[in-house]
Amino acid sequence: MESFSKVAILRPYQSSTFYAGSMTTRLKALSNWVNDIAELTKPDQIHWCTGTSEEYDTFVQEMLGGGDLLELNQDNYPDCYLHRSDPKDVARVEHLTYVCSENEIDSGPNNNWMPPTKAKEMMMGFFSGCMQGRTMYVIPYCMGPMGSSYSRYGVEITDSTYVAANMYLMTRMGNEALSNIEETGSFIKGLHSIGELDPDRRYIMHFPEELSIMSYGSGYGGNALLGKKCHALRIASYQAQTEGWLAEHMLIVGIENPEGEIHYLACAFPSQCGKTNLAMLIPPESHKGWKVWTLGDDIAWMHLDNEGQLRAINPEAGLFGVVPGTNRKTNPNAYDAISSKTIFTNVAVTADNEPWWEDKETGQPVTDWQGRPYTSENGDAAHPNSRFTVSAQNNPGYSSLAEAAEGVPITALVFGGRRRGLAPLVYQAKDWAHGVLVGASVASETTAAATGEVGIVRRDPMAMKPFCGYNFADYWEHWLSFEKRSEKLPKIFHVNWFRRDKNDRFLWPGFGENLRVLRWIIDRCEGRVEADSLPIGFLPKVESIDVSGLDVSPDVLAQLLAVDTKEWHEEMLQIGEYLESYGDRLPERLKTEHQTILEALT
Ligand code: OXD
Ligand code: MN
Repeated sequence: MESFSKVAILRPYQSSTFYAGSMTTRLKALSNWVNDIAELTKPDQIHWCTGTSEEYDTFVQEMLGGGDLLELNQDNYPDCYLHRSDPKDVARVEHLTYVCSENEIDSGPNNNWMPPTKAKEMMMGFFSGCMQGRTMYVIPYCMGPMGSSYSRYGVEITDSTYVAANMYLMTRMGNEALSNIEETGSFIKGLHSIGELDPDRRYIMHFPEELSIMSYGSGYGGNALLGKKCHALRIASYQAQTEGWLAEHMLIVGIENPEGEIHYLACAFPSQCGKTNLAMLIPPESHKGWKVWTLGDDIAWMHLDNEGQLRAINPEAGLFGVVPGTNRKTNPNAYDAISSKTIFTNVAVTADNEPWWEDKETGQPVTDWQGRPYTSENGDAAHPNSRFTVSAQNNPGYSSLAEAAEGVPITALVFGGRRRGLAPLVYQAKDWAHGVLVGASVASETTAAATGEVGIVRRDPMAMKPFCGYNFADYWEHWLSFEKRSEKLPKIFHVNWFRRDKNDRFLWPGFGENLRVLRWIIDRCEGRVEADSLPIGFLPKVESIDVSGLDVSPDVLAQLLAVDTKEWHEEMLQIGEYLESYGDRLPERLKTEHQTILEALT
């Protein structure tokens, strides 16, 4: 983590004149905004976050004192703490998340919309006086390596110490970010209050044209750590469209072969499809000499450089990962990373006061995520969407290039979804425009990361359905526009780790073994391997996926790679219907791509 020299400035709130006179920043636009918000929300005091580790410690002490954090076993889990959220505040709330563009059509059928004036009026009503008796934290933060021209800045105002502490772990926050904000004069305004944690007074509002966010009534990461989904995806995707880059729901991973050649891939999967596991993959025993480097596990910002090479940075500095399922086998690096300096949210606890979650594979829960005595009839001990927050530096596989201002060159873009059938283990799009269609057609079975029914197949284009801050039709047009801007664009692929057999058993072992599929992807990009050309794309020849040492017979591999033309024809009809729901704005080019494939499948 960057080191910050200045100390925290704690200023008691007295009156508006106090704010007008007290310069906590030389940037007028920022001090005016902070003063206006203090006037509106009436906090007891204001704390400008400096980003020092001492400051983080004071946040922790404060929360321990107030019961917002509980200390876990410090011998085995040093600096690890547990936060139990309100039981009704455990996930993102897509039905309460709005993109308030001036014109409804600009937010698109993919978003909830409210006129900005109406949304602001309602939110101002909620925020009025809501910080009385609380501290208002002003958090200047940088998304991306400090000082990189690809990075962007924001300031979050919040009344939650938990949010301030999480922002310390998840972003580069504090004095250095503030200096750069003062230098550039531009920042995203994010206003947050946990309010009363009342689901009926909970909204996450985005104003893309004004580059601002208002979030009220939830303390959950995706709703409250505004640097993440709200800024780095919804607002940034809009900014990216106007500025000619891409803000995507993608992990970034570096694959190093035994010869020392590294390829970087950016991969988009809907929530809880194993993004964190793929980003932190450990090569299996069979792959001696291979190394995998994590750059990011959730978000990628990608720009074309002067040579037309797509380069990616991870705007985040920490991991906010799903805990259940994490163990020494599935994700050893994450398992290690979360054994110190971690905030756990909504996990269970053992008799030794250690954190516990489903599939941890050691220990037994005695207290569930709500603090109740645990018995097996209670169902889940840890909440299925329980989370860890940890600095990315804790990950033993963290790439030093994650801090590089120029980012990393991307060889391949990979889309994926959770599909029981239909989608083969891997296939390659024929060209960029086809790849955009492949991305736009991503569908996945729903999970617990968002409230709502679990296990339903829903369309989740580019895994951005909950995160695109403008009309998807315009977003696809923006993606398509890259074709003319570079001849060196990455190749585009689709993977499905989740295909099952007739008995509902997974056909592919997944986890570390996914490296075998990534190898095929890289070989394709390097022109080292032939493929079969089918209407849906290029498919591996069965002998091209190395399954040596795996319990995957040629017959199983054939099932994994099978493409059922009838099923795909049906799928293409459904994709067509979905795309048509975007009406006139749907790019002609996407329609043509779709039509060509549909006809080839007939
Ligand atoms: C996340 C999500 O939390 O995608 O990353 O829901
Ligand atoms: Mn995500």
